[in-house]
This record gives sequence, C-alpha cells and structure tokens, in this order.
Amino acid sequence: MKMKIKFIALCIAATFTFTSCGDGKKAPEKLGEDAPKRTIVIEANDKMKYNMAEIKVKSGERITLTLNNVGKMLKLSMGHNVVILKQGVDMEEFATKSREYASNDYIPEEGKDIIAYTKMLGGGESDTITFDAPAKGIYDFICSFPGHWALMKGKFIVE
Ligand SMILES: [Cu+2]
Repeated sequence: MKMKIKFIALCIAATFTFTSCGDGKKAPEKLGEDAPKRTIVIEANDKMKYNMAEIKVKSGERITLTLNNVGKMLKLSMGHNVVILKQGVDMEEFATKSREYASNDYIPEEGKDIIAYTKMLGGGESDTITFDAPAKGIYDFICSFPGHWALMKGKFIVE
C-alpha cells in the first residue's frame, strides 16, 4: 500500500514537471513599474468603424489603451469594444462564439483566446485598460459586438 502511494506521488510530480516545461514557449515576463510606457487612443463610431487599422507597439512596453466611442447610439444597438486576440485564433470563429455571451458584453467568459479587451461602450463612453505587450508578432483586434468584426478589425503589431 505504501509503495502504491509513493508511485502515485511520483506520477503527480512528473506530470507537473512536464507541463511546466513541456511546451517550450515562454510567456513574456511580467513587466515592472519602470517598463517603457505606450499610450494608444482609438475611436469607434456609429458607422461601425475604428479610426485606425493598425496599432504598433514594442515588446516590453506597458500599454495603456483607451477606446472612445464617439458615436451617439446606445450600447444595445451600436456597442463597441476592442478585443485583442491571441495568435492563431480565428476571428470569425471567435466572433461567432462571442454572440452567445450577450450577458457578458459579448466576451466569452473563459477568456482563453484573448490578450486584452475593453468594456463594451455605448455612444459617448470611454474605457481605458493597461496590459503588457505580448511577444513580438502580429495579432488581430476586433469589436465583438455581433456583426461588427467584418468592418471593425485591425492588426496589433508588436515589434
Ligand atoms: Cu462595434
């Protein structure tokens, strides 16, 4: 009996060892307070458009991103957010899944596909978020309000 327990403990230890160093992909280290800072301000409007299609940042920067909904329409009919997706996440699949999460402002609650996102905003509203730039690469950002992603999308580029 004692041997059996020992064996199980060993298996558990091995599992932890393999999962913690198995995939070889290291997440960027958490940045300190003294990290270089970058401020981004994006506008969204009643015509279902952002005012930029490309956001460029540098890896290692702490990003402060503000979304201003400069429209007048209500959140219910013309809400906007900014959702930065992880690499390899299909925009259309994500947007389709988001539709099921109306009660959570169209953000899938598991959040596994998302690097960062703002609140869903109605006309005249604003939201600011802070996050660390992910690893170098090109990421998609979209508005997850149903039907908006076709027009409201762009590239989040980390250099
Ligand atoms: Cu939108």
